Amino acid sequence: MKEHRAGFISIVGKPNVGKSTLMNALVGEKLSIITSKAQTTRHRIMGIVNGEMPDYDFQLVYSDTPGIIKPQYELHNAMMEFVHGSLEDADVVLFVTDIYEKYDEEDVIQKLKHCESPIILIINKIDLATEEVIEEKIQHWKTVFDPKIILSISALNNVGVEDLLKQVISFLPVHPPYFPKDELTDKPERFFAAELVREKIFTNYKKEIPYSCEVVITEFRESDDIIKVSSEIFVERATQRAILLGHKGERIKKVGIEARIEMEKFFGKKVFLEQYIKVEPDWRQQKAKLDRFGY
Ligand SMILES: Nc1nc2c(ncn2[C@@H]2O[C@H](COP(=O)(O)OP(=O)(O)O)[C@@H](O)[C@H]2O)c(=O)[nH]1
Ligand SMILES: [Mg+2]
Repeated sequence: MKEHRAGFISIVGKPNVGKSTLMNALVGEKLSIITSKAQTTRHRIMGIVNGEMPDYDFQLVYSDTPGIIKPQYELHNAMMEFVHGSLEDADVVLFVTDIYEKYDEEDVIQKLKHCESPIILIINKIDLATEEVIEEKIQHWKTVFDPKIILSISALNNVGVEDLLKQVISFLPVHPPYFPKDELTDKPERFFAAELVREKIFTNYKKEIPYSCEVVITEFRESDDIIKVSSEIFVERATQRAILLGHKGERIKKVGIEARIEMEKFFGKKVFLEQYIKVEPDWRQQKAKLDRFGY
């Protein structure tokens, strides 16, 4: 019998360094939403990859996680719990940094101090840097952190991702698969439907709105030729509801169209999307409401 190896690979780092982009590159699917804004990812999202080597079969279970921040809201505490959980399970940790690093990774380093798994430090976005800047970052990380391996990559352009994959596989312990071989993720389809609506809210509105929104899918009904999706968008105040709607509902309509197109790509089927906006005062601060939203 051929040997099987499997492991959990945790992708952690500060907001906006490219963790979700890297996860999608490694998995080869758009599982995690990506925007130019910090704190887009709010959950631990698993992406599963199965493969074969000459001597063994393997399963990689990646976890994309929220960027590490100092919590300001109850929501942030819940987000940091997802990071801690993924570090506890990790067989390998991918500590993602980018070439804009301002040397203020102390929060992340503190969290990784107690981590006993091998850590691969990744310097991302090298497409935006010169050789000198990259070399400087490598030297910096050798002095302050001394990780097992340092790799420089461009997750966006798929540069260095193949090398990273080889390194990750080399650390896998012998273990049976954790998930059935045809599963791509641990999250249900409605989770991704909600994330795609959230992504379009992030890209269509300025500062405060995206952070004040949560999306809940109340119906996800698939038939032969179409999926019917009903979504509720929760905001914290009535004024935000008005901004979200826009003049004659034009702005939310645009969000709906863009989200539907993304869903059709993701699910490979026609989608009918309904959206309702509701006000849920201070949901980011209240444990009971966060519970209801799955945090
Ligand atoms: N130029 C460049 N941009 C990148 C790269 N990787 C990610 N980005 C961009 O950085 C921003 C944040 O990416 P995201 O994956 O959401 O970061 P996260 O917050 O760490 O999950 C997005 O605008 C990405 O397109 C890269 O290798 N090169
Ligand atoms: Mg992310």
